[in-house]
Amino acid sequence: MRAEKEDTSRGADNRRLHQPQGTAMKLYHFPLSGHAHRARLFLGLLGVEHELVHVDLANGAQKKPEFLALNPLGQVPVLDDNGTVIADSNAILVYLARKLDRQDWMPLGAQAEAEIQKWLSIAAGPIAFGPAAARLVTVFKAPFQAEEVIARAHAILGKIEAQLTGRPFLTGATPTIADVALYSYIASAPEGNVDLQPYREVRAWLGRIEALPGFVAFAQTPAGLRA
Ligand SMILES: N[C@@H](CCC(=O)N[C@@H](CS)C(=O)NCC(=O)O)C(=O)O
Repeated sequence: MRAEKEDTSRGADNRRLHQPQGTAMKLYHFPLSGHAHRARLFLGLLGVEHELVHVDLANGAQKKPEFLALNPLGQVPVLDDNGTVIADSNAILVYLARKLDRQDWMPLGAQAEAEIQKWLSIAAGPIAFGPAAARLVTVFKAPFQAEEVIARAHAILGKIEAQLTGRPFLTGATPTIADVALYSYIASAPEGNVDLQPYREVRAWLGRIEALPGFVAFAQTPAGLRA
C-alpha cells in the first residue's frame, strides 16, 4: 500500500475542513475503482482534507493480512478516520454525512432517509450488476455475459432518466449522497459499451454533478465506446 498526498479541493461550501495535525482521514483506494471514486468524490465535494492510500488491486494487495485487518472482505474503499475504520463505499458516504453533520447531503427524517437508502440500494444492486459489471468486462476482462449486463444497465438507466425528468438531482432540487453513490459507474458506463446518448436527462445530471465545487473526476480508461 502506498500513501499519496491528496491536493484536496475547496469543497461545496468553498472552505477546507482541516482535521487536527496528524489526524487527516485516510482513504484506501484504487484509481480505477468506481466504488472508491464514489468515496473520494464525496470527500472532494465536502472539502475534507485527506490522504489517499493506493491499494494495488492488480497485485492482490487487498487480500494481504495488513489490508484484511482493515476490511475482512478484502475490497476498497476503506476510510480510516483517526482509528474509526469504515469499509464499503455507501457506508462511507453515510458516515461522512453524519460525522460532519451535513444534512444538506443526507437529510434527516423517516421519509427522506428512506428515499436516500433506496438509491444506495440501487447503487449496490442494479448499478453494480449493470453498468459497473459491463465496465468490468471491458476494462478487467471479467467473465460476465456482456449482452446481459449491458441490457441490465439500460434497464436501470431508463428508470433513472424518468426520475431525473423535471428534477435536477435524484431526490430533488439539491444533490445528496444518492447522486454521489450513482455518479461514478454511470459516468463511466460508455467504457462498458453502454451508450448514454439516449439519456438526455442523465447526461445533463452528470454535467450538474461535474460542475459542483470540489468535484473530483473519475480516471477514464480507453475501453468500450471510449476506445
Ligand atoms: N460493496 C462494496 C463493493 C466494493 C468493491 O467491489 N470493490 C472492488 C473494486 S471496485 C474491489 O475491491 N475488488 C477487489 C476484490 O474483490 O478482490 C462497496 O460499495 O464498497
